[in-house]
Amino acid sequence: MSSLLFTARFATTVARLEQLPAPQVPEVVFVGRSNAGKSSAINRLCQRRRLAFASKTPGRTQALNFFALGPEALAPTGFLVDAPGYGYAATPAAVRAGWDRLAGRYLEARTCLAGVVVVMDCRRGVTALDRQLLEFLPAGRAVLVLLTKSDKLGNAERSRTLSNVRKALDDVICHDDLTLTSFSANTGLGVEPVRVLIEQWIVEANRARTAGAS
Ligand SMILES: Nc1nc2c(ncn2[C@@H]2O[C@H](COP(=O)(O)OP(=O)(O)OP(=O)(O)O)[C@@H](O)[C@H]2O)c(=O)[nH]1
Ligand SMILES: [Mg+2]
Repeated sequence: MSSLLFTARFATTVARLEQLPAPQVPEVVFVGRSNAGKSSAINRLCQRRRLAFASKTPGRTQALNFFALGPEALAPTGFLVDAPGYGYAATPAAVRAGWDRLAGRYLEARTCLAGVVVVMDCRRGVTALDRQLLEFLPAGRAVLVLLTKSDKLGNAERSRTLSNVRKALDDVICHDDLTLTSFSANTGLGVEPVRVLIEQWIVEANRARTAGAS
């Protein structure tokens, strides 16, 4: 099957908010703990090996990396955004403050955000910082929680984890539009429905945008 995501190519790196491109087309951002698997998820979804830079060293991605979507000859119809991870234990306070200033403010204020993908390592579940992040997201945002690295669990453990996380999310967070799914960048588990959902977010946001403009 073809997907809009297969057209992804690197567009720009944003280290400070002032460098953000004008908010024109829909964006879908990937956030989550450092080392959770955000960059690997983007690569798998886009069927590219090294589009986003994945690494064993936590805290590798320190800026917002934008990947353009749509036919290459035309202006992009959307962007995927790889955000820096939070919660890396050895991160000095200054870097943490930098995360708030960049990724935090981006999440809070970006008007063209069509959806937020929250990536969690399935073996860790919902951490305190994940919870803070979900509570911080404005109500009404479309949210997709990926329980990634699910290849590390057996079938029974995977479904137990899924229902535990669902409960944990129900208890603390009230997002009307929240999808939760098991995922693996390594085996491709759960990848296709996630591609479809993200593409749908972008297509619908573009439809709303053009309807609003006419
Ligand atoms: N087994 C397994 N390993 C994975 C999976 N996804 C990512 N990893 C590994 O987890 C480590 C971190 O992956 P990244 O994609 O770099 O994580 P990240 O969230 O982008 O990390 P930061 O940019 O540092 O915040 C790498 O060693 C990956 O190979 C997965 O689905 N299964
Ligand atoms: Mg990364």
